[in-house]
Amino acid sequence: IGEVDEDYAPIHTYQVCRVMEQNQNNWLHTNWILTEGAQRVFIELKFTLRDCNSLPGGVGTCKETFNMYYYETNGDEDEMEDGEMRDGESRYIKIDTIAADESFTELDLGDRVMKLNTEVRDLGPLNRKGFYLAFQDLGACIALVSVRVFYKRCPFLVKSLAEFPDTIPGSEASQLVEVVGRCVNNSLPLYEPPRMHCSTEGEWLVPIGKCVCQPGFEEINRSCQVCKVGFYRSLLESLACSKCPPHSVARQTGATVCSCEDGYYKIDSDPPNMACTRPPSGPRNAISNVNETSVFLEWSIPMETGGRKDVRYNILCRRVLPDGRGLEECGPNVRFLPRRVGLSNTSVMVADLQSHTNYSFLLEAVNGVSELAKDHAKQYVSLNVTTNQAAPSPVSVVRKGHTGKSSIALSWAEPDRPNGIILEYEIKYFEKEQDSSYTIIKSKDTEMVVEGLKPSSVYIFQVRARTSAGYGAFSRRFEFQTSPYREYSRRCSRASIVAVAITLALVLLAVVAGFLLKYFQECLLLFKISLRCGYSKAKQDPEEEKMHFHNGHIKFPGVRTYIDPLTYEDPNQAVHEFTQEIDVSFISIERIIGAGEFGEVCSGPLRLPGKREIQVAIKTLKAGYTEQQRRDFLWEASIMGQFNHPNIIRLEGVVTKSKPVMIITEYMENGSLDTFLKKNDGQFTVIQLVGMLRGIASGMRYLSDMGYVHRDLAARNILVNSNLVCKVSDFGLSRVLEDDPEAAYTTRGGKIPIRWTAPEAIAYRKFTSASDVWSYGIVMWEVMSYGERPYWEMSNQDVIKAVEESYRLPGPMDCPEALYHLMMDCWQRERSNRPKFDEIVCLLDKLIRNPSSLKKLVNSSHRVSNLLVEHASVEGDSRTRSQTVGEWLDSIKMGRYTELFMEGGYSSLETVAQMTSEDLRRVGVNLAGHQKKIITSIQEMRVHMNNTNSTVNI
Ligand code: ACK
Repeated sequence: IGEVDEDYAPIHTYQVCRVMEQNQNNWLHTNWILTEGAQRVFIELKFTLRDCNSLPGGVGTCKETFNMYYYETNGDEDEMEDGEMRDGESRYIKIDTIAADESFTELDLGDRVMKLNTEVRDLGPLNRKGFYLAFQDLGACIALVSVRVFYKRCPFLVKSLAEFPDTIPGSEASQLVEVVGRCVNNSLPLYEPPRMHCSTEGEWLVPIGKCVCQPGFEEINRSCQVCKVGFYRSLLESLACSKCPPHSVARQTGATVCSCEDGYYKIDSDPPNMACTRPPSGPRNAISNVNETSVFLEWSIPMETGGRKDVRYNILCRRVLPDGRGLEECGPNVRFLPRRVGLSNTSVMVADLQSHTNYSFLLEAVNGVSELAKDHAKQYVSLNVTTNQAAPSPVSVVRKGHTGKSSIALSWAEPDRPNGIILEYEIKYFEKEQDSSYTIIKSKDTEMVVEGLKPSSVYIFQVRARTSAGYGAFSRRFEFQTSPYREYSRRCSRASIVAVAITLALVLLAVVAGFLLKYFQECLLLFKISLRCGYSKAKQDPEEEKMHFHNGHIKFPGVRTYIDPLTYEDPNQAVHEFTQEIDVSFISIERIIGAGEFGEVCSGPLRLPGKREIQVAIKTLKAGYTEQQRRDFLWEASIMGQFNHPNIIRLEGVVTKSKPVMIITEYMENGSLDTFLKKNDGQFTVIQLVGMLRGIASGMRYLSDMGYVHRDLAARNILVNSNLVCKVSDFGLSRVLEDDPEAAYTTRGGKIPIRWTAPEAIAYRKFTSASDVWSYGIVMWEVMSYGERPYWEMSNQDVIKAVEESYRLPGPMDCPEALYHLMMDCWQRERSNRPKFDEIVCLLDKLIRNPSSLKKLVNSSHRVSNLLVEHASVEGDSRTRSQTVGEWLDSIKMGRYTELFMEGGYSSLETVAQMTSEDLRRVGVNLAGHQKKIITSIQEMRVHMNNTNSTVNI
């Protein structure tokens, strides 16, 4: 029906209004509606419906609802006739009975108010291509204004660089349809394919995953654009193209990595944004420190690390074969601590080298790209090192052979590293758990029978070897048991036992008496060296010696103590004892290297039979010498010959059987330390200088342990070899008095090198290891100032006076504060306050291990190079802080008066310094002895205060 709505606009409606008639069943159906794949469709109806109550006459059949049906089919059955339709009613499925929210009445019609109802129903799941809708009227008055059939869909979408197609939702109301997106051009799924979910309402929900631009591209405006030349993008995770890192290039667009410039490299593990790098240059400032058969190598990091942090060091160790036969790899027996290759620290300890052997070490720095840089010329640093004499390594196994009731046969193998010719073995044994009392026997063989043991007893055995370098360590303890008594011995007649016992006792008595007699004779002869009586006795018996020890009262042979050649009546005997005679034909003198007190000092090769050739220094005794001069000359050799330490000049031997008489020592390529430092002013790192000082201190520690006081320790008496190893030289008594040009006569007539000597040694010849420590402090000063003359041109008298008045040398330029503090400690007036050499070595080792402790330098702005400083003014020294009154009283053992002093108002040393005896009494010090003690100390304090009021300008 064509009509007009309330606004008079034309509309078409389907109407039915057969409310007056009974049994209405009127159908209206649509055309075939294609679903287009939709599984759920929505039907929106707009209609008006007449209020039955408003109909006149109360029509009984009037209805206010109608029904809606559908019928699914794959084909177009549009041609269905009405009759067919009716027949097919049963095929229709009811969707709902539709009622009106609002119905209209006569009145509304009159007012032209259109009470339009809108109802929406949904339908699904639909499985066929299309369907019909039908409306059934059972006697209502309806006008169907519109029927809108539609379905919802999720529209095409680009999200997170993924395209999601236009998608029809599922059939169930709450169903979500998962859709996998397609990555846009030049993009890739990140981790997992991107997904979205299409809801029945046509909305995209729950996005999962995403796409990102593939390497070489970057995201700009929801698409992937190629990286420009010079830029790269390597990772999916990074967003934009980045500029190539240093030393790399991208010559084309779309680069995923940048390639390294020539000579630069990258390893797989380097991150893409890391610059290309190259191998490092060689290590620098390599130094070596030889300790017997170990070498400590140390170096600085390369100048050029190649741009990497993974610099590692490799060591190539080669043994120099004798007679120029070339080099041989060190082999697996040499130990490298912590390892040989891949060292991350700039030092290594090489142990278990052969003694007295030349080695050549090549140090190489590598980094992560060294392997790739085959063309890159490797830069090595080479170090040539000669090992020293070393004691043999311990015997590793001791075996038991035939065992009797009072004897055990032992055998053992030579130590793994004999480090020389084994002269003899020492077998130490004692009954188990009785180790305070033990016996030592000697053997030249690697086997022996130990006799005189108790039957059925467990004994502990230890063996050690001796070479010319001394004793090695004892082997570990081996426990062996003697056999039990045999039956027949118990059955021996009482008479025979008594006879044997008496005979044995007599023999024993004779032996003991003889032994004691001889022992005392020697002791008397050598009374000055009473401690060594036992030692000398031991040397009597060349084959097997047996020595008994109880609670360590008799010293071990082999524990070395310096023996003053003065103790020998005949000095030639000391020379004979402590030095080796060399046949002059083994020596060639090639050059004169200097002048000594007794004649020229020369150098040349020494070729001992069966040994490799070595360079030696040859001190000669000039012709026309007196017997006294000869003795004095050889004196030094008999001292030097007793020492064996890497930092003490090594004596090779003497020539006394032909003329000229010579002393042969190892050759030190760089000569004496003072000249060497002056020649190389400013050339060394602090660590190198400390390394030299450490060597000297270590040599001095050895000397003081041996009981030897040097008396003339000074840089001029230190020699330096090609590896910068410093060795103490110039031994001998006469030299201190005569030879040293620095030595001056003191008031007592002795000649002393004043500038290097401790005050107590100058004042009353108290030469001790502590006075050597004072000299060591001066050597430290010489080293740190590259050979400057201590106290410059001050006269010896001024030096003595200034030192006496507590003035000391100032810190050398650029000297680490820690070293200056050590020097100042060495120059403590009170010799017991000076450090010991082992403390000095320990401190220097600590400083070397922790080079940052050397960074703080002596405050150079306050430093005046020729101005002495007050000893008490070293910054940071705890000893230098001013004393309190209490501490002062404690120091003179008068601490009990502290409280009285405080109560009397004497709380500072300044006020105390003004006190008189009267004041003391007033304070409460009544004992005359105590008054005297305190007054004396106050007087000293006043003198000190006057002395330390200013510095001395020289
Ligand atoms: O400073 P120099 O070169 O080192 O000059 C003196 C000179 O001889 C007189 O003593 C040098 N000299 C002494 N002993 C040795 C040695 N073992 N090796 C090298 N040079 C030495 C010293």
